[in-house]
Amino acid sequence: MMDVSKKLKDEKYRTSKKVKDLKENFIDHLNLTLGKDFKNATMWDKFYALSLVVKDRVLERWLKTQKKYYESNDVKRVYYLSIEFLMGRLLYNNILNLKIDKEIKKAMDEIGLSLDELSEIEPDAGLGNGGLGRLAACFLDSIATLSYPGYGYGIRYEYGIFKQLIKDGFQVEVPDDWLKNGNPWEIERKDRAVKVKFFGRTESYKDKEGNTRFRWVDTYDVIALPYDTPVVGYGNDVANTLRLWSAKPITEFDFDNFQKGNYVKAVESQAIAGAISKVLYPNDAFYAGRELRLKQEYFFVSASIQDIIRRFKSQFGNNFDIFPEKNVIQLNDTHPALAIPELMRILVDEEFLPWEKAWEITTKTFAYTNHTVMPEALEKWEVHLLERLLPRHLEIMYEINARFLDNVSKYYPGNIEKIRNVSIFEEGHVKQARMANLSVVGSFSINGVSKLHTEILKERVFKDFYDIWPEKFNNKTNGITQRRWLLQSNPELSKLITDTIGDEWIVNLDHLKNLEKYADDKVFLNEFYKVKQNNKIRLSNYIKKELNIDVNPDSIFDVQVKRLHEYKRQLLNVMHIIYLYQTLKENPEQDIYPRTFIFGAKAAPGYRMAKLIIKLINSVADVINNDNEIADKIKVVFVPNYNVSLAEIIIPAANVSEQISTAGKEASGTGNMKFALNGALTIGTLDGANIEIKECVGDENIFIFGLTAEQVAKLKESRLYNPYEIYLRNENIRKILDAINNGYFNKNDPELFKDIFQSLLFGLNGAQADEYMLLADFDSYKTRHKEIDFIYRDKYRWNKKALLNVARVGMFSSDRTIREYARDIWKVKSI
Ligand code: HBZ
Ligand code: IMP
Repeated sequence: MMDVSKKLKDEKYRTSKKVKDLKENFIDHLNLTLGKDFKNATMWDKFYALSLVVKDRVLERWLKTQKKYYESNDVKRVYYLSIEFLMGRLLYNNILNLKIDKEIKKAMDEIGLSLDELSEIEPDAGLGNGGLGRLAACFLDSIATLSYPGYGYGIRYEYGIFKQLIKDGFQVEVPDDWLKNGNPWEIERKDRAVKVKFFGRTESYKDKEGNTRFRWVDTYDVIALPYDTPVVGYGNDVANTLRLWSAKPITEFDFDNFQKGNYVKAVESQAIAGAISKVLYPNDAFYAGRELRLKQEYFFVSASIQDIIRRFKSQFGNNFDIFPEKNVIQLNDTHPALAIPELMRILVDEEFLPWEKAWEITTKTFAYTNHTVMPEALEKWEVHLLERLLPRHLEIMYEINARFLDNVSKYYPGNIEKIRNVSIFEEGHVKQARMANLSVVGSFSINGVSKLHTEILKERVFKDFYDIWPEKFNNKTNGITQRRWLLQSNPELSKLITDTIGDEWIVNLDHLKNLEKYADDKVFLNEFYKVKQNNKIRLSNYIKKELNIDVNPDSIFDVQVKRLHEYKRQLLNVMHIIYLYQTLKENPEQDIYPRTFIFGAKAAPGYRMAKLIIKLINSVADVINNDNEIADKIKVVFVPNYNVSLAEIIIPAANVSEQISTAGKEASGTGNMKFALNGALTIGTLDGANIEIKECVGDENIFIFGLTAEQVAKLKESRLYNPYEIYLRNENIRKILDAINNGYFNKNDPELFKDIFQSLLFGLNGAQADEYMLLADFDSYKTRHKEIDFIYRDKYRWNKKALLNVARVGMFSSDRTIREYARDIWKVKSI
């Protein structure tokens, strides 16, 4: 046996050798790749050079991993198609997953640089709106960490989600030019570029055997150029691929138009091509039906399917019978649903498979995840638009629909209502194709993202499909990766946990259960409390530096960060703040535990009411923060430009997590999980994954309020809900709404918020009065907040609850979610 001191010496030697290599490699990249000497290098150069140091180590693993996938003939690959990937920063994340953080820190230290400062130079990869895009990013992390052969496919937007400025309290959008200085992580792959066709027409012809075949001709073509970003698994030498497509004009190939002398038309068409991958659509729960969006969807779907088929053929030739054994394609919502007719088109028109065979392959390959039940978010494309842009796909969709409806009518003869509901096409003033129905018909699996959401899909949204195919439906409750949302974002809590129970939780979050033992250990709870305080100080410093607002780290940090949407009910939160303020104004001696209300939220640029609510939050903040009578008791802070990197600072600092959507509207939520994992207590409705969080943490460790989804549905149906009556009856509510309406918070434009008042009491633009039932839930919300105020005063009682949240939310790891997808849907094995 080696003696201990020799072993230590050895390890020390290896570490110092590693550190030395890292330093040399860093200087080499700075000098030889970027052509800068240390003295003249900017912070960007240094960030870039360090990223290349890390990338070298990533690419080694990536080449090995990809080779392995090709060399083993029994791998089944999983393809995650998503129009959004909200990755955030990659430098520190990759360093952690490679487990070289200590060495890199040391190397940078010795050079006189701070890893933290370098990490903050990196712009967020903000190629997503919110939950759906961030879920895709968490899934990639878990797929790689669990060693599944997985690929993400999406669009390399030149502009991600807009940067939000707040000017005079209003949201202003600025383009997010995230690629302007280059992107160290991506690798351009000219060798994998493909052509994507648009427009044109279809024609039939006879093949040599005399069969009638179809082809798509006279098309306008665009080049799809892929950029690969390696996705590093945690501590396992796996690196998977995120492949994002960029649209390029075909000029180099398009001599036709030039030769015909149509110079202007040829140049014009270049601009059209480039536009496809120019910008992310910033709507998160609203379907707008724009032609460019449809082009984006087909563009990345066609390129991805071609790539998948190319890879399959390089390994298995034309043996398409085994295609579903070797590939599974998960559709992240309906945005990639055109993959279904696209695979059919290639199999039938280009590979000459019989329709029935092609359909069998297709329906054994696709699985569909639904993320919303909001009717205004469901994608429906006008048939006219499809006919012009994708004529062959429309024909294929008609054929799919005809065969499907034929079958349905055999099982449900004469049931016209059923046929109308399940049809892919909706007849009416303008005929439309329902992408959700196409996705259900073309997939072998349909899943919701929380237990409640899946039940609502089965009982309401897809009821008629559930009657036909009950076995296709399943639930996969969302999850988040603890590597980013604890290890990376909350280093102090991570250290406390690891020092206490070991580090197994990093790859097996259920291990947090072992923390329960410490729930009554005052010494431990004190450490736990100190970590939270430090995180609150970190956030306070950010708020002071960026917004010049002083917040008290001893106050309760009560946080609502998420996209701004009426169903998420930021307005209910504001109403409660106004209530507290009015109570204090009436009685300044009132004993209220100091609270800081923190908001972060982007509104879709075209969503008027959402933008008005942002202005209201800022106006209320102005009045309250500048009122000397109460300023030390409540503060309101709107943190501009909420994004992944800000979430990493804000969430670890929260005491209270606001998850207050109208029950039945939030499919799952994932922010709720991040807060609980970081020791915040949830105040929330019985909606989405809140219900499952409550089951895990226990009723006494969460503050639940409001109507249930069933009660909401019943009340809506009864038409008995009368917010105006509540307003008349409830003095608190009346005072709050009157203050909003009469310009109290905006004295120089007192009319500004009257639409909020109108919308709550009478309904606006044909919507129901108080569509999201804020007034129905206000009293129970207020009561729960009062309890929070009371319990927080008892430090140990509060921290015990907070710790039990951390200890009991292990199941919300995306590792658990991905294991379930792999086992139940994908049938893929770890390599
Ligand atoms: O997906 C969200 C759900 O609202 C949330 O409850 C769930 O936790 C999360 C992950 O499953 N949905 C979105 O984030 N949706 C979008 O961002 C979106 C983007 C473009 C659209 C429609 C929706 O056209
Ligand atoms: P793709 O998955 O075909 O796009 O290729 C990704 C990477 O996998 C390539 O850059 C190679 O490193 C590796 N690769 C591609 N084809 C093969 C093969 O046939 N054998 C081994 N490795 C391959």
